[in-house]
Amino acid sequence: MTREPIVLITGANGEVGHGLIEYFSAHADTPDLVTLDLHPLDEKLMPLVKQHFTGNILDTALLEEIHQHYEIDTIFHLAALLSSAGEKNPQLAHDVNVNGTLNLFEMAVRESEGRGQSVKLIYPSSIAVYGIPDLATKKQAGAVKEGDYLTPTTMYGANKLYCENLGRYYTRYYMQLSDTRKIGIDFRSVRFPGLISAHTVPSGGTSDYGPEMIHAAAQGKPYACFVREDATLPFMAMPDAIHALIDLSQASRENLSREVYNVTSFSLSASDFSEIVQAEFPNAEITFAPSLGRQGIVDTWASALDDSVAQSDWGWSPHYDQDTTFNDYLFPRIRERYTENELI
Ligand code: AKB
Repeated sequence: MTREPIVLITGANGEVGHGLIEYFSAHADTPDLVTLDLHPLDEKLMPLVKQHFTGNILDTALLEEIHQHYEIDTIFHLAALLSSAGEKNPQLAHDVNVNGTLNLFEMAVRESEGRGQSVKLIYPSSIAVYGIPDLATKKQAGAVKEGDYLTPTTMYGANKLYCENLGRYYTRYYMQLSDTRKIGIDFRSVRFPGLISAHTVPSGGTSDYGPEMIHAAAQGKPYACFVREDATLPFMAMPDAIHALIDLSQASRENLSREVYNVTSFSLSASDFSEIVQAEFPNAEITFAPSLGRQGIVDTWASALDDSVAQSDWGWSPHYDQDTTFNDYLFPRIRERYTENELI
């Protein structure tokens, strides 16, 4: 049986998955896409993919079936339980985020052995890997580097940090005592800040208050923000998240001095966020009702990221800054989205 070369996207039905599928379908010369998600793929995306598998990354028989059918060139491994969802069910988060990722690493190793070359595994990590001890340190730390404060306080953050290390292991040291060392994986990861999409509202994350606030305002719904006014995080527009994953996947391996890179665009406090949203939607009703638990998580995450290594290694630079994220991307598209929905 000749296996056809494909790009595999796990967690394809999430916000980043949608963006990646749309990116690939808009670019010629890209391999066919095969997607995997717990849920059926959004109907409008189905024509854009070769095959969708509805199933679980913990199902090794399903992963083997995909491996048997297709020659997997690159995996974008997006499936994960995010930080707030993970705190509600830490054991499930560990299963999905760690054991599921390990299953994909093992599948990629089998694939790479068959092909005689490593398989690229592109992995979104997160600001959740940081665990800054207190607010004074967070303020004084400013933009944190990749090696700073790696003491995460959430199951999700611990899972992401561990899987970054596993990725480094599978890329550089896999079976290092074996004389017939197997071909490993070409693992590449970006640590994302909070992502904001004009098209989808995230769920299960702790940086979700930003996107929730703007989507609520655009629909004329009141919004009670679950963090304090001064809570500050780095954010990025969804198209930049897609461009970071694509650019890193296409970078020449010899230019990459590490496996894991910070990427960011702008940092904003929740009150600045609400002022910007309120200026665009003057009737927006935004209040602050901090939740102790979720505020506690945000307090340990960096308020800004130093992404200078990504800039110098693979030319990373966001296309959208704070002003263009809101005024050129979010506001026009969110208005369009909810006006269109009104007309349906
Ligand atoms: C979350 O809040 O869990 C995610 C993330 C920052 O990784 N959005």
